[in-house]
Amino acid sequence: MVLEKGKNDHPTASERAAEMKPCPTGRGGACCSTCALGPCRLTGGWAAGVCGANLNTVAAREFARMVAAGAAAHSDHGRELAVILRELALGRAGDYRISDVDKLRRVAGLLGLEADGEVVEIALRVAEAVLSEYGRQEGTSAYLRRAPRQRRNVWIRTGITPRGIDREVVETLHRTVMGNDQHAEHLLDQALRTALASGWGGSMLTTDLTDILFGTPRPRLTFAGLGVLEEKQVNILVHGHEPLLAEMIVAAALDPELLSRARSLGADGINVAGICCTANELLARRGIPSAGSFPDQEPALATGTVEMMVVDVQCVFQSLAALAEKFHTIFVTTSPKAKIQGAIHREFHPNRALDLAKELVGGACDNFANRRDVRCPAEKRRLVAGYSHEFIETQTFGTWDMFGGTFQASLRHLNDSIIEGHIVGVAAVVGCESVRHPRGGPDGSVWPVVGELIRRNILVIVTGCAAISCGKNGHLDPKTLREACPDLAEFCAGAGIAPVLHLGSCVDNSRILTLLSGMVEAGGLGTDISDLPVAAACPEWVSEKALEIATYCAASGFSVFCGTPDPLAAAPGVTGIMAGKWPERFGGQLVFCDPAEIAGRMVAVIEAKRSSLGISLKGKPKPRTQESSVP
Ligand code: MSK
Repeated sequence: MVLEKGKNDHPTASERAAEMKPCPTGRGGACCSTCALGPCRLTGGWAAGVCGANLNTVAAREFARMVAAGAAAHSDHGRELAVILRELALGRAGDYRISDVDKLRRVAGLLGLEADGEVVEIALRVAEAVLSEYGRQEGTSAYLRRAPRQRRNVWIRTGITPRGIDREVVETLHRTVMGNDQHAEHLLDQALRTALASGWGGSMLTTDLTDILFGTPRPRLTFAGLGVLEEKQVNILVHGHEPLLAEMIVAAALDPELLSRARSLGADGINVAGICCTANELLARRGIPSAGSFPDQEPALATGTVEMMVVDVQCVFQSLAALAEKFHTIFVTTSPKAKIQGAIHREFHPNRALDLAKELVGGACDNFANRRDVRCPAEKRRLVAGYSHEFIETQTFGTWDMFGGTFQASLRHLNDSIIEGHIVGVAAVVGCESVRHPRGGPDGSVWPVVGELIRRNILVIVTGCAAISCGKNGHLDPKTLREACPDLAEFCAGAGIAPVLHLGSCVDNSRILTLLSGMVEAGGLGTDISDLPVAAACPEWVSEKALEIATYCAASGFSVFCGTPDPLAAAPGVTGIMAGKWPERFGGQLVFCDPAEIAGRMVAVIEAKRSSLGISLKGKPKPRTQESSVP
């Protein structure tokens, strides 16, 4: 649904994108604006800027800065959770509780800490250790020990082992100031190091701390699409990435007093729904429906059904403030790191989060009577969301062991399924949905990639807005998936999973790293992540965070194909390093290409890995699903 321009006098991002063409110089990485000698446009015969920096340096420098920004965003998100965990342990975090004590103990062990004793003591140890990880000046990031030994050796050999998260982000900013690091490959190495500090550090810690506080996800049936907004209920949309306040809003929406207040004002109830990755966090843990992904934030308000939109950090359009005014929506910012002009700012503090949540929910109820111009869309699709790597390991493939009598959780059965050819490989399709995607239609470029992969019996993991894209278009519904890939769906039904697994939010791409490490550990598919028949794609990247994710995936040993635009198009020397030298050094590559090519290139990579492992399926009969092994 798009806003009608004449009617509401406020175009959406899709409409603005259609009218505002991107700067062609900056888009391909040929613009340098790091100092006042420029901005230098390296076009029209100019091969270097005023300072002499050449195209490869300029493009690599900008790319490294984008990766650092993405790493900072993901990791700073985790810092907030660590602070809450510490405050909780000290009795200063109001209504927050530890939901997964087992995971807390496991994380303590992974950090090399004492995992026995009082829960609050362990929580304090974990929180303080995590916070000190951020500022680690020397040595290596503690969570790197979760990677296979071979992988860690690759990082040592190539000199990209990260230290603390803050240290790497700061060093990237230092290296990229005018007149400093001016060697494209050297700059890219720092981008890789910074991305690793997030993927195997800040992001992975964020995922773990979120699970500890709010529970480790397990699959849930819920809905996605603008139709989750209820015509007769008070609708509250939560948007952004950090679920700290959103979790409290979900709790407040169940408060009997607030429910009766809503009813006394003419509503049938209170409905909380999400947008972007706050939505993914709540989908995965609570089954709270998602109204949509990144491009849906404005159309959601344009339904006229949203009493309040509460945002935290990242991926929030400034245009929402003006749009909210056109309707009756109260638009509220809550993070000390993200104020938006025109919004009401109600700052989040952990020790009074539930009070703030109740105040906001009450305000939304009071606003119900102010609705005007309601156009409630009907579209919503059923979906299953909320797989965690723990669930995949212990509840699906792992449970097969119960039938074999070992009672041991393991990914060995997943590996065996791959070796036998029931599953051809594993693919991750991640990242954003863009209003500039080059393919028309509601499915954009995400589903064409996912659909083609599952048709070829490749198990697909989705996260972020790519996951919501699949969900709102019906592609996370087991019923429709059975039609899209009958063979794989039948096999997956036996294994207790879906052919397309919603693995969470942007930071939860770290779950992919954990899953792949578990597969290496389970044996049978080589000794490093780079041996696995695995590939990744980010068909509609928008945020710098998506580039950071793609970079840590490549550094972790697998190939990543990003859709257009290619931010390095003007610098073939840089793309040559990523597609030529990175595979030799790290076993992974980062390639920007037409989204229409992505699925085919991923399949080619997966088949090549199978050949290297001696398990090529070429010329072999299709394996039969073993009904006896189906639980
Ligand atoms: S929200 S970073 S548009 S995935 Fe995580 Fe979506 Fe991309 Fe934001």
